[in-house]
Order: sequence, then structure tokens, then C-alpha cells
Amino acid sequence: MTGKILVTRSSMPEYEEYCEEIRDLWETHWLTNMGAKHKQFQADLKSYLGVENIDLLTNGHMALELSIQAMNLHGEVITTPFTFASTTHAIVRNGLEPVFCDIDPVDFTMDASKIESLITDKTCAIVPVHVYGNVCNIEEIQRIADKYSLKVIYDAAHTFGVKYKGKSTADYGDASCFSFHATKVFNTIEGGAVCFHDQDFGLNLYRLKNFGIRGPEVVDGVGANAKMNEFCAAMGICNLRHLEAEIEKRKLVVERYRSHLDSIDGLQLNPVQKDVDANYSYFPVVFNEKVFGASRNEVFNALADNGIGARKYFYPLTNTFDCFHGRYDEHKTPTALHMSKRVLTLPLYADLSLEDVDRICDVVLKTAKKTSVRIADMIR
Ligand code: T4K
Repeated sequence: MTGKILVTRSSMPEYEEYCEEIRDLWETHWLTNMGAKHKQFQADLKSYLGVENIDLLTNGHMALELSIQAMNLHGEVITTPFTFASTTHAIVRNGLEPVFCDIDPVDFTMDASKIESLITDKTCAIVPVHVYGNVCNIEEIQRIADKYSLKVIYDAAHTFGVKYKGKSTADYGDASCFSFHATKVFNTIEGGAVCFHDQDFGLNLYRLKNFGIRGPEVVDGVGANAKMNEFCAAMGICNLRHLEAEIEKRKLVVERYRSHLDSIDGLQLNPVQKDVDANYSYFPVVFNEKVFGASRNEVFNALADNGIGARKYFYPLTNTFDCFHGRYDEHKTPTALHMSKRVLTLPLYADLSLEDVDRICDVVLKTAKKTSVRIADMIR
């Protein structure tokens, strides 16, 4: 038995590799503000993702928030409540009104068949999330956006390394926003990026991440400071070299989980999506208490008792957050509500040993048994 297992663990290059990468910073003393590492990392990403345009930011949240700001939007934005706080906050912090769309019960992404009924004359954009690395219904979302002249800003925080029909997810929508946080499949410690097609949008975004400065004596935007620094860019350069190997290792971990849990009644696992090359970023399991014999919370507690840190991503729904008290009705997104009360993401990272996966699954499965015994005791 090994020690405590957390829900994830940051991927890191060899210490020497990173030191070598940052060595020249001690010669140049150039630490931030779009330096040489920033430029190199940007070029590396362009070629890895096969995109024309990409900008780097301090984190995934600023990628989203500033992308929305750079589009000069007003009114309502259709989005999902089954996500991390960042998605909804980026909309609200831009003075826009989120309108919550329910999710698909199989892949947890926005249910595209419900979008049109939410469109009003105030709707300006759609902000879908590729949750857990599952790709949204890209074609249908784009069809609706084209029909109603709406912008599409993807929260692609979970999909770095994912391909749809052979192309990176970065290529879809008006903007696609990645997170390179320490907990992601690919990290730059903290970091984010936006891929886009429109050059004017790109220029706006570039200025907004640098206080809205247009030139030495002109500031014509109310921007923020969201520039990626050289140490983070250097981490990105190193980690990108090992990304494919990391994804391969994650795949083995996921396959081991599936070998234990795939055929268990009452458990719903993440789908294997058609036309998608996955990045194996999360391992969500939805617990049907009656059929499986234990609830999500019972499994969560049992894992915690055994030193295993699973997480309730994404509970609570963002439309139930205290900061929005009374503003939204979570019953308008019943599938999201149902899923958020039953889902648990199990530990997943490249170096998680297969023996640890066995141990985690053992605890999960035994929880059901214990609970059934308890119910049997109660009946007796
Ligand atoms: N959109 C979506 C859909 C997102 O999921 C996120 C972020 C964003 C936007 C915004 O992107 P960023 O602005 O964050 O780039 C974590 C992450 O902080 C957050 O990035 C992520 N989503 C969210 C789903 O999870 P916490 O509060 O659960 O993280 P924390 O600190 O509890 O860490 C989880 C585990 O990760 C730890 O138990 C151990 C491991 N870990 C953590 C850190 C900080 C490491 O191994 N190394 C580390 O440095 O939010």
C-alpha cells in the first residue's frame, strides 16, 4: 500500500531540463512582458496545435475573461452551470447575464438541442465547456451561432491535447480558451492561452492583457495585467516535449480503471466519444445509489478514510453559488443538477500506479458492499 493519493499531481520535467531551459534568463534578466521564452513557447504551441493564432496569458480564467471583453459583448450569454467557477465568473465579471443551458446526460457538455429555446433578442454569445475533455457538439453549436449571429467562446480548459476529427479543439469557435494550471494534463505552473481566427480580436486581446496599452503614449482600453512570465513559458516549453508520453501514461491509468468499473451496475463512466482523440484529463464516475448500493458522498468519504482524495467536480453547480443567491433557478437545468449530486472524479495523473488504481477501485466497490450489508441489516 502506498501513501496518500490526491485527485491529481502536476506533471513536471526533469529538474535539470527545466534548469537548462531557464539558464539564459540569468544572462538576459528579461523575466516577463513577452520575452524570448514567451515567443518560443507561442511558436511551439502553434506548431503543436496546428493553429494560425494563439496568445498566452497568466491563467485560463484571464484567457476567458479577456476573450469575452475583447469581443465587446452586451446582453445575455448562453452557458453551462456544470463547470468550474471560472466560466460563469468570466461572464458575470464582464457585466453580462449568464443564461444556463442544461447538459447532455452522457458527456456532460451543453445540450445543444436546448440552446435555441434560450435565445432572445439580447443573446450575444454562447460559452460552452468541453467538460472533462469531452468535446461539445461543435457542429450544432456553430450552426446555431451562424443562424443567430452569435459569438462562440469555448472554455477549452480541459481539452489541451484533444483532437476532434483529426484537428485540435483549439481550431473551433471564435475563441478557444485553454488552462495550463498545475492540475491540468499540460501545465505551465499557472497559465492559459487563447486560439482565435480574427486578427482584430487578437489585437484587442493582446492589448487587454497588457493594461489596454496601444502604444508608448496611448492607452485606449481598460485592460488587466495577464501576461505569461518567462518562467511559466519555460515550464511550458519543457512540458510540451513530454505531453504525448504523459497522455499515453494517462490512457493506461484510465484503461485500468475501466477494467474494474466498466461493467458494474449503477456506475456511469465517461463516454468514449466518436471522432475524438482523448487526453484522459479526468475520470468522472456517476453513482446511481439505488443500483450500485452506495451514494457518491458515501464513496467520497470512504475514499477519504483511506487517504484517497477524490473530488466532486462539478458540485455545486455554478448557478447555485452563494454569490448568486436567488438569481438563478437550478431546476431549469435538471440534468446538470442530477449529475452534480452524483458525480465524483477519481484520482488521475500520469504517474498514478496501476496498483494504486486497483486499490482505489477496491475501496469504491467495497463501499457498495458495505452499504448493501447495512441496508440488509436494517431490513432484518
Ligand atoms: N474553466 C474550467 C472548466 C476549469 O476547470 C478551470 C480550472 C478554469 C476554467 C480556469 O483555469 P485556471 O484559471 O485555473 O487556469 C483546480 C484548479 O485550480 C483549477 O485550475 C481547475 N479548473 C479546477 C477544476 O481544479 P482546486 O481548487 O480543485 O485545486 P486544488 O488546489 O485543490 O488542487 C487539486 C489537486 O491537484 C491537489 O489535491 C493536488 C494537485 N496539485 C495541486 C496544485 C495546486 C498539484 O499536484 N500541484 C499543484 O501545484 O481547483
